[in-house]
Amino acid sequence: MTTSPTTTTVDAVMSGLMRRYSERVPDVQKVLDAMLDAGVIQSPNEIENDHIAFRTMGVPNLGLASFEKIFMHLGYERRDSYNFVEKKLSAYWYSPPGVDSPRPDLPRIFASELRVNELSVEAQRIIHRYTDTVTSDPVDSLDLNDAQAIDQFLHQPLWETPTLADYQTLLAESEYAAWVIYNRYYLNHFTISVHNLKPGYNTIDEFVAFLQERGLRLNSAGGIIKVSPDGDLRQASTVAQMIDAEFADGAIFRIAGSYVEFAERRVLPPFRYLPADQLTRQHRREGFETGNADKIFESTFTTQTGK
Ligand code: OOG
Ligand code: NI
Repeated sequence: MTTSPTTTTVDAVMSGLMRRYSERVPDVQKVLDAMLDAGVIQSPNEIENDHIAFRTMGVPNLGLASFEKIFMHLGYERRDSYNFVEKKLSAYWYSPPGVDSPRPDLPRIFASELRVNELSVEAQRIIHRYTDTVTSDPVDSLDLNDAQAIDQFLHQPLWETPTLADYQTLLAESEYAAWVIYNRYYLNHFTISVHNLKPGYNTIDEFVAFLQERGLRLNSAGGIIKVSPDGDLRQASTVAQMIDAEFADGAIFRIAGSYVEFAERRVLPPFRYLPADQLTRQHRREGFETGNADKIFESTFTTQTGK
């Protein structure tokens, strides 16, 4: 079998993202160990990654218009848009290349952007103090066929480390702004496709009960399980783990890092007669849901992490 350069590149980018994320978020290993221990899986490779998520700052040269070019070059397609009025966020989801075949293993991407110009003058001034050093779109000068260059770009600081005072001022107005000013493009979460696990664990209710028995703390905003109005997209997530962050002035302060999500996508009504072994992604509920996502964002918010 021959693999196209793009396939190789996208795989390398994904594994770089997942490696750093697993190192930074101890809950990833905790969830995997619990699943191995209970015999839910024999190997972590069996897990389908439903989607991964990124956050961006909506300012000139950055934001989704810049960020999405990376994954669209790798074959991802932009799909539906979502608007979060109160949180001042816009988002899209992107479907992976060859979703039907040959690559059903690649995750969807959910990427969001803060509408910076809707914040207070003070918050805008703080954000621009950092982001204004980016005077041209950094993705335009990136070789998008070079997985290592992309990997480096996604894990490099795009602007100076914030001061603790600036971080805290942003935190008081927009938890999302504070998260991005410190964490930049760090992977925000990966998502276990619960529906592909073995019976007894393949509904969100069963899986959430399992996680709670094992002592994992879950995001309770709007209820532990978030359900789309059609009933077919059901999601839950851990509360983001706190990391000791070092600020520009040398101050160390515990801030929210990343989290883990769990999603059950139910089989769509026309396909419910199909035997389980014939079901693939295209038979299940696709996309995302504004009402669910709005609460999942809060996995990194003080209202959850400080409980
Ligand atoms: C993304 C929150 C939304 C989903 O699956 O709806 C989300 C974030 O926290 O950046 O992940
Ligand atoms: Ni998500």
